[in-house]
Parts: sequence; C-alpha cells; structure tokens
Amino acid sequence: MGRDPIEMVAAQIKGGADVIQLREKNMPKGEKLKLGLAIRDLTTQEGIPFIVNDDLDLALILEADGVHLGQDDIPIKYARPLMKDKIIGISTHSLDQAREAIDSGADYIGIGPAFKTETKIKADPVVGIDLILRVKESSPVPVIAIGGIGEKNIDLLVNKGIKRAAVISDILSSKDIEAKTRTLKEKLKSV
Ligand code: TZP
Ligand code: MG
Repeated sequence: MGRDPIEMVAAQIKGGADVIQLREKNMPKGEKLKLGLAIRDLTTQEGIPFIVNDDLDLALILEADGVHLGQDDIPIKYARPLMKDKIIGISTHSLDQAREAIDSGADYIGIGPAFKTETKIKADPVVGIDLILRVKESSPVPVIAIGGIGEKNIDLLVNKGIKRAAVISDILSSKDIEAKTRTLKEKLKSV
C-alpha cells in the first residue's frame, strides 16, 4: 500500500520545504480535488504556500496561492485575469521560453530538466547547469531548477549559486521524507 500523501506533505513541511505543489498527472479530477482540499488545509495551517500544477480550475476552487503552468497548459494571458495577483509559475526548457515567460508576467520560472529524470514522461532534453545559471542571472523573478535533482547532485547547483530547486523523486522515494527534505534544504541554504 502507498504512503498517505498528507503525511508525506506534512513530513516535507517539517523538513523545511518552502512551497508545496500538487502534481498528480494521473489522478481523476474528483480525487485530486479531495487531496487538494486536504493539502490546502495543511499548508494554510502551517503557513506554507500551496501551488497547483496544470489545473487552473483546481487552483481557483482550492484558493491555492498559485498555479504552475507548462508550455502546453493554459497560456498565462488567459490565466492572469483569473488568478489576479496570485502566483503564476511557468515551466521553461530554454532561454527563449524563459524570456517569454518573464515578459508575459510570470511570478517565477521553473527551468529544467537540470539532470536526467525518470519522473516526467517525455521530458525535454537536459538543459544543463550553465543555462540555468544564465537564466537565473538575467531573471528579475525567482528561477527554480527542476528535474533529476537530489542529494547526490544538488551540490553541483549550489556550488554555482543556484539556491532554488524543486525535487520530486529523491524526496518521495526516500524512507525518511522529513530527513531527506531537511538535508536538501540545508544544502540549499549553504549558498
Ligand atoms: N519538469 C521538468 S523535470 C520534471 C518536471 C516537472 C520532473 C522532476 O521530477 P524529479 O523526480 O525531481 O526528477
Ligand atoms: Mg503542466
């Protein structure tokens, strides 16, 4: 049996996660709504920002702090009037996409995959640390590295001054989610 997702989120918050994102690519919408309601309650209680991936409707219904949109999701120009001054993050995989996201008013951008990842089906080619660095250095909004990042390679980012990272599998596959999150957070904070 799988582990309870709410307990997993609670462990990540205890370990120092700064933001929680609901990313369930294969869950029926009704189930995602129920899970989202529980995460909304927990993150509100804990004072942690809650972002919904992909689903603008769920982000609005759940009164999430933001929505995270990919290159194939609803474009930001349609999302902004609905999200108003809430957070809109955009996934990018190249310098051009990053520039476009910034120009269109993204509040933060995700860039990756930083390293090879098995989590994202049909992931874009690895962008590499140097591109992440270039985007970070020219971006007026926060830049979050994503893709294949974990305890074993996060220092490669940190050593270059990249101090924001989104991590899925290295945390969720860990036996001790709280400890793993804390380890990653400590490494990011050491910049
Ligand atoms: N975008 C680029 S890679 C990726 C997303 C959503 C998946 C990251 O997952 P993991 O398990 O941390 O590699
Ligand atoms: Mg998406």
